[in-house]
Amino acid sequence: MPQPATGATPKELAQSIRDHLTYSIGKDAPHASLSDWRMALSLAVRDRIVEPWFASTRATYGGNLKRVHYLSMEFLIGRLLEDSVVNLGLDDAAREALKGLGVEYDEVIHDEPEAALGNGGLGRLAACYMESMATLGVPAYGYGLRYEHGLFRQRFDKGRQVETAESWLKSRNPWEFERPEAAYEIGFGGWIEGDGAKKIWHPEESVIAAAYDMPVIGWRGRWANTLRLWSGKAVGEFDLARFNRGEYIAAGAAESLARTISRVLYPDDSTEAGKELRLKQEYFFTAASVRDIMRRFASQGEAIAKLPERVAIQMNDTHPAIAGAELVRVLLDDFGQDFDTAADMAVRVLNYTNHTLLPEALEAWHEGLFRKILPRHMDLIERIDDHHKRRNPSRPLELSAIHHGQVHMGTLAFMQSGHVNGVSALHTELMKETVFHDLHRLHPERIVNVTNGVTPRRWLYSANPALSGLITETLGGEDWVDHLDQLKLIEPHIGDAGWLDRYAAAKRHNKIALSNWLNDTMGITPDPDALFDVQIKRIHEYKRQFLNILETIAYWDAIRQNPEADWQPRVKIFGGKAAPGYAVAKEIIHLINDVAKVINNDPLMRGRLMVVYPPNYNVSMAVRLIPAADLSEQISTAGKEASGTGNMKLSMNGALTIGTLDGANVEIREHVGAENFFLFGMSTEEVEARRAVPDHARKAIAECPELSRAISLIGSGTFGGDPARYGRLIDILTNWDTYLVCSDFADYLSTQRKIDASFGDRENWHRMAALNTARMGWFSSDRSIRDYMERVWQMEGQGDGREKRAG
Ligand code: 26Q
Repeated sequence: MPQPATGATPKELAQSIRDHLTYSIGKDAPHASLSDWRMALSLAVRDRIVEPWFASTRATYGGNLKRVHYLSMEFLIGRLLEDSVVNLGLDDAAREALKGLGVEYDEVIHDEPEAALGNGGLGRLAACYMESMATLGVPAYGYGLRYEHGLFRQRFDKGRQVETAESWLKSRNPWEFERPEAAYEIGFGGWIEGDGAKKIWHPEESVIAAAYDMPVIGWRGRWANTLRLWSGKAVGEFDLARFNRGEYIAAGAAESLARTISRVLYPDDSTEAGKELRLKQEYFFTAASVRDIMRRFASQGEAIAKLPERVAIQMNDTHPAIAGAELVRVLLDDFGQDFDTAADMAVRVLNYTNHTLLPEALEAWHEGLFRKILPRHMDLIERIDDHHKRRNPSRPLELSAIHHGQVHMGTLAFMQSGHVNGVSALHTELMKETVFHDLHRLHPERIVNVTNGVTPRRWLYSANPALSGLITETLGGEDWVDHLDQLKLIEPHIGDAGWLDRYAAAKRHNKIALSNWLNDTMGITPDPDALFDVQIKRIHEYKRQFLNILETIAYWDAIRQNPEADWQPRVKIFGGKAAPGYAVAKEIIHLINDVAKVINNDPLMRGRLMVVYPPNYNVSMAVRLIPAADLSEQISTAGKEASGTGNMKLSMNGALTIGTLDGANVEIREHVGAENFFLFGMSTEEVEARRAVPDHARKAIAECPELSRAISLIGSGTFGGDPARYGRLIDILTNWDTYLVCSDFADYLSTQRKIDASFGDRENWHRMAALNTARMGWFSSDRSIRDYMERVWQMEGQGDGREKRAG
C-alpha cells in the first residue's frame, strides 16, 4: 500500500497519483484508462482529507461540542473530485501533476459519474449545507440513503422524455468507506406483544442498515464532516434460523426487501404516491440514523438529560419525520425513560424544515398501511398526539396528527420539533397563515425563517473561474470565498469602465465555452452575442415553463410578421426533468422540443431566435449553464415556490432575473435593488383574488392577441404537425389554468420586451449584472448555516468549531 501522503506540491501529488495507480489500481501508466487516472487522483486527494477528518472528530468529542445531524432522503452532491480538489487548494497542483503524467485534468474531472442522489432543490440544498457546515467547522453528520440508482437519466425521443436507469456505483466509489461495524437491524411489520408500559415488537421481516461514510471537506481543508449513507443488506444468519424454523417466506421476503430498499431514489418531487416501499425507505434510513446518534451519545457516558445540549437533529422536510417516534421509542426501550419525559425531550432535540406548501406534496399515509408496516410506531404516534393534546389543552378539536384515517407527517413533525422553519421570508409567512395556521397559534415561537443559501465554493469560485479570478484580483485575495459579504467591495469598481469591460469579458468567455459545448454535444451553436435566457429546474406546472414557451412562440410569431425590424437576438435555454408519472409536465417538455425544432429550422430566425433544450439536466450541466446566463427565469406563480436556489446561483453569476414576487425572489430583489431586477406578474394576494374571477383564463386570452395567436398556433398543429397533440395542454390552459399562466402573460411579454431594450444598452446591462454579483453575498449557505446555529440549533455560544480543533 502507498504511504498516505499529504504533500501539496505538484511533484508530491504526482508521486501519490503514480503510487495509487500502481498499488491501489494495479495499473501501469501506459495502460491506464481515463477512469484509472481518475481513481488514482481521487485516492491521492482522499489521502489528504483523512487527517483533517480525524482531527475534526477529535475536536468534536474532545471539546464535547454539540453536533448537528442532518437527516435527508436526498443529497444531490454531484461530482465530488473537483469539489475536494478545490477545497483543499490543490487545483493548480493537480493540473500540473497530471500534465506531467500526460493526462488532461479537465478530462479526468469530467469522467466522474454524478452522485445524483436527489431530485432537485431540496437535495441540492442538503449538499450545499454539508459543504458550508464543513467550511464553518460545525460538527455535523449528514444521514441519508445510499441509493444504487440515483435520479434517472433523461433523453429525448422525438421530443418526448425517456427515462433510463442511472448507475453511479458501476465503477468503484473512491469517496466512500464501508463501516461494517456500524450496522443496525431494522424491522418491518409483525405484531406487538403486551400492553401497558412495556411493549415488545416482533417484526415480520428485517433488513440490516449498513453504513458507508463519505468525508465532506470544507474550504481550505480546515474541517471535515461525515456523510453517512445507509445501504440495505440481507440479515443472513438470522434468516437461516428462520428458514430452519420453517418460516421460508419470511426469510425470502427479507432478502428481497434488503435488495430493494436502497435500490432506487423515488423520482417524484411533489405528488405523494403513498407507496409502501417509500415508507419503508423512510423508516429504514431514519431508524438507523437515530440509533447511530444515540449509540454515539451513549458512548460518551453522559446522563441522558444532557442529550438536548449535545445533539440536534434536523429533519429535511417530513421524509424523516418518523425520527420523532423512533427517538421516543429508543428513549423508552433503551434509556428507561417514561413516556412524558421522552416526548418532552424529543422536542428539544428535533427540528423540521418545510419545503413546500403545495397540498398535493404534503406527506400523509393511510393509517392502515402505516400500522401494517410500523405497528409500534403507529401506537407511539397516537400517544405522541395525545401527549401534545394534554400539553396544549386549548388545542382545536380537529387538530391532530391522525385525521380522517391518515397520518399527517407535517403535523406530526411540527408537534415534535423545537423549531420549524420555512426556506424564505415569504414562504415562512405563508406557512403561518396557511398549512400551519392552528399550530402556529398554539406555538407562536416555533416557526422561524431561514432563507436558503448556496455554497459559493461550488457555484461561484469553481463554476466560474473567469469571474472569480477577476474578483480575487480586485479584492487582493481569496478571503471573499468564505466571507461572501465581501463581494460588496467590488461595487466601487463597477463605475470604472476598464473594470466593467473585464466583467463583461468574463461573461463572454463563459458564453463562448457554453456555445462550444452545445456544439460538441448537440451540434447547435448559439451566438455568444445573443441574450442567453435560461430556465433550469424541474418541470412543473407551477414553475410555468409553459409561460416561457408561450412567450417564445409569440416572439417567433412577431419576428415572422416583421423580420426586418430591429430584434434583439435571443437564445432560449431550457433544462430540467419531469417526474416519470407527471403526464402534463411531460407534455410541456414535448412542446418545448417541438417548438425548438420549428424555430431552429426556420431560416428567418437565423441570428434572431434559437431554442435549446439539452437533455439530462443535472448538477454538472448547471455548472456549465449558470456562468453563461444573461437572464434568469424565476417565473413561478406567486405563493408556490418555497424559495428557489437556482435563482441565487444565477444572480450571483451575473444573470439578471425576470421574476415574480415568489420565494426568495423577493429577498433577492431587495438585495440587488429593484432597478436591477425585472419584476412582473401578480402578487400572492392578487393571485388569490384572480382565481376567484370566473373564466379568468378566457378573459386574459381575449384581452391579449399575442397569447391568443400563440395558443391557436399550438392548436393548429404548427408544432409537431398533429393538431390534437397538445389538446390537453390547451384545455388545461383555457379551462383551468390553476397557475394563472394566461393572467400573467401580458405582463410577462411586455417585461421581456423591456429586457430586449435594456440588453441593447450593453454597458448598462453589464453594470446591472455586476451589481447583482456584488450584492448577492448574503445568499451564501454559510449565512444560512449561521442562521440555523442561532435560530434553530441554539449553538450560538459554540462559535466556530475550527478554532477549537486540536492539533
Ligand atoms: C415525497 C413523498 C414521496 C415521494 C417523493 C416525495 C418528495 C421528494 C422530494 C417530495 C418533495 C421533494 C422535493 C422538494 C423540493 O425540492 N422542494 C424545493 O426545495 C428547495 C430547497 O428548499 C426550494 O428552494 C424549492 O422552492 C422547493 O420547491
